[in-house]
Amino acid sequence: MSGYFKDIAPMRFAPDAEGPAFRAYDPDEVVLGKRMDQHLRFAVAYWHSFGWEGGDPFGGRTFDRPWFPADTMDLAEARADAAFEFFRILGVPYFCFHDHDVRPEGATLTESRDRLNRMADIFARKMADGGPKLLWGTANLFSNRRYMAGAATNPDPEVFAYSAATVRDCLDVTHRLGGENYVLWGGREGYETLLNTDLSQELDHMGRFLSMVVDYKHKIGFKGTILIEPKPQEPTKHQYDFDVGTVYGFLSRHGLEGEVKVNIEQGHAILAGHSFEHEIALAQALGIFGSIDMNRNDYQSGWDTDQFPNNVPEVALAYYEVLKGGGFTTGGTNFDAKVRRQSLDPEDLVMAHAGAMDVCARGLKAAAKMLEEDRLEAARRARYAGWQEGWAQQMLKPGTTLDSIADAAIDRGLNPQPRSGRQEVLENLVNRYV
Ligand code: XUL
Ligand code: CO
Repeated sequence: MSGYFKDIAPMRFAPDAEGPAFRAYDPDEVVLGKRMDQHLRFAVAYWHSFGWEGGDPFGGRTFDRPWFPADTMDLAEARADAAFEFFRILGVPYFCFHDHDVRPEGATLTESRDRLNRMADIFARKMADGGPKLLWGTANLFSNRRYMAGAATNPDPEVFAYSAATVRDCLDVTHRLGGENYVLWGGREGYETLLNTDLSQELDHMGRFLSMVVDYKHKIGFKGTILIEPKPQEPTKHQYDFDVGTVYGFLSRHGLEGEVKVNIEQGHAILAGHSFEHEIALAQALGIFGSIDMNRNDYQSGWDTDQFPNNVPEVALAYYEVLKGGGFTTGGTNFDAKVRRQSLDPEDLVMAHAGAMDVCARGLKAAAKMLEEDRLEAARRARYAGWQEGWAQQMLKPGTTLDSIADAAIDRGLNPQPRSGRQEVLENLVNRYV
């Protein structure tokens, strides 16, 4: 036990309490026939809450945590103690980590792997002792300077091989800890300038790499889901996993659309010029929806600022799409979010997550009610009702040709009359729930 959070009592659902408490997140509450904690499947991101030191491009560390700089295994253990103490206070069911977050890198691949395994032993004990489960593991293939020109897409084959060794170790550890997913976020899989980049070759390499990751998953019997996390840019000028649509095209080109799904981050969706709900709805439509990173950007700065969610209407529309597609299976709600660099205290870390969990709970409940009362879906069905008619369905059947439809349209003297899309009416309807 680290004692870092010693003055903070475990969080409970107590909407009328004076002090810190969950106001809306009641894990036991049943929503649409399922407990709220099983709907939301919250996860804490190890890197932001226990790895990030509060630096920005203009200044270094602001956080004075006793485990910084965590460049020794002893400090890495102190960090793990604090993290698991924090998970217990929050009562979250899951956490997520990169190799880089939990152990200092070794001088060789073997030393790095041994250190990762030692930390995984510690995690396994803490998880068995009432700690959270692992929503996903991942490899950090972007911080070290060796990855500056990419990991699987690096022009240097040695980096490709080094990345393969690192992903193998991280997949092994994720499997051993019972992780429910494994994430690949290709932060440096892209380019700074096309002038020095063989885009076609890099995409081929990325496809081979992913195929080998999938093969390895099957070889070791890992039953979790492999997830790609799309992002259009930052840190690279252009990232290959730009958005959900781009990832789907890439997966189908390599025959992996039945093997790999997506982890969609709210802030990344916005950076790609989409809404969060658009990306979720598209992934559901394509059959590749997996999980979400529930953190927003600053809308003015346009950066990926990884802030905790605090906008209930936005969150409600996202969960509406999640629920409409049947909810999470192996996925969940990961807070890939960090407190602001002036939020120095242990309490800030707890309250940031607690507030975000409340926002998600309110969003989920609003989404569930919208779905249950069926008003939005009734309006949507009415809009497409014409397609229930026999002649309309016939148009889509194999054998029907453009010609035959065209001739029939002329014979029937068709002159379609536009109907209102009723957007404002529907927006008003949503506002009654959120
Ligand atoms: C970066 C990002 C990552 C991934 C995991 O923008 O979202 O933290 O979630 O590597
Ligand atoms: Co993320």
